[in-house]
Amino acid sequence: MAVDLLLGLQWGDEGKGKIVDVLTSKYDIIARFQGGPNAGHTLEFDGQKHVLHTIPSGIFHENSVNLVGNGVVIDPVIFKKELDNLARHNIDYTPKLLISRKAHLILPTHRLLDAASEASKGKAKIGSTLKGIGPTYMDKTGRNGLRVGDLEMADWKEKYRSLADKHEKMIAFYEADVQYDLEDLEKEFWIAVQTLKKLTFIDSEEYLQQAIKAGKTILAEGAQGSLLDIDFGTYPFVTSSNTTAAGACTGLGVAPNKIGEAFGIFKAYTTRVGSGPFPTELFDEVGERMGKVGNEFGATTGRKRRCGWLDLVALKYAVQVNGITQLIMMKGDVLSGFKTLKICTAYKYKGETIKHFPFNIEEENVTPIYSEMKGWKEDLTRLKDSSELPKEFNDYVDFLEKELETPIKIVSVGPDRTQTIQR
Ligand code: 2SA
Ligand code: MG
Repeated sequence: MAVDLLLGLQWGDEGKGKIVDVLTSKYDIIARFQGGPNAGHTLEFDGQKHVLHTIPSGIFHENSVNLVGNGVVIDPVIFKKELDNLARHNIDYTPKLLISRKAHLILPTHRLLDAASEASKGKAKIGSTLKGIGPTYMDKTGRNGLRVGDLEMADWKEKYRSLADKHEKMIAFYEADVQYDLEDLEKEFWIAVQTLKKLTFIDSEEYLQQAIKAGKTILAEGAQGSLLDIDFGTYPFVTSSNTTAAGACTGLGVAPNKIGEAFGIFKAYTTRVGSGPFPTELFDEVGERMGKVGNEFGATTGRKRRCGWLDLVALKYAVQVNGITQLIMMKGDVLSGFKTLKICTAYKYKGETIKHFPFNIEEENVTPIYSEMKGWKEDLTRLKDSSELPKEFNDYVDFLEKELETPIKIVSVGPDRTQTIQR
């Protein structure tokens, strides 16, 4: 089938960037379909680390075309920084980077609105990355937004001005302490828009349609994770787009019957950055150790990620909502040396034992019920072949496969391209 999906199944940061990079050679086109610069996709190879935010993770490969789809929101200022960084690494991105005309633009005032909205929420804040994601999607669904294709129209600056003026009134309405110099922000914005305009804008749904007809293979690269999905995530502590499989159809304009494999990617434990419920979160030295060994810091904001045991109730829910056909388990190496590993297999929910993901997983409602397994001692980071994996590690993976009723075909044992084992 033409379009395969790569989706994060937890709260983001599962390691999608690395796996897209590993899989890229099999695909002609890598396409982002939702989110924007709130994403941070980290790739490591040849001893270097790269973080991408809006640009698809296939950009480092010679032959793949990289498409920013209509479902993505683009901040020209951050986009330019990403391009500058690619140029510094001598990557000639121009011929292999395409942008959908229907993608929405993040304006400087969207970022300010994000900050004002978060400040006004006080303790109830979402823990947004403050990249303007929420306000931009609000303008999209509110039918006010500015799109990439508008930049080709003569009147785009007027459209911009009227939207930015409206935003300024809204910022004042929040009465939050947000200081800014819009003229300064706009100076930077105009320059970045000029850079963006040098790239190729396309009607991407038509482009993909033709590519599918011509037999090309496409990988849709998800950002964030299923538990941050606007519909199925832990609302309201979610992002503003559909991060799940259906989002790839609306965010690219490809029909459901064109979707082939749905690769689901998860960490051997769980992390979350930002606010919101997290039933298996650890507040002890075990969680500290996961964070330290796993280097759990946000790739976009540098924030420390919260850590906890693997939550199979949540993971099963994500597998179902997405129709996952193959699983990829990341960061098994981080769990080396734990004597006992815990896996949450059910919740105690309002006095009952349940195995499905309920409406509300606030702490007072949910207590995780754990199964325990023996850990492994061996350092996995140097392993190259599945035959070398320790027995306890295989037991852990076999247990998950059985519970999730889905094969785990790849296990990753380190951040580098080469630290990837097929099972
Ligand atoms: P937003 O900025 O409005 O989308 O934030 C809403 C919630 O979604 C979470 N979110 C994320 N969670 C994990 N990783 C993300 N990307 C970056 C990364 C995050 C970073 O790859 O590390 O650097 O901090 C991401 N993007 C959004 C966010 O924490 C809010 O809970
Ligand atoms: Mg990330």
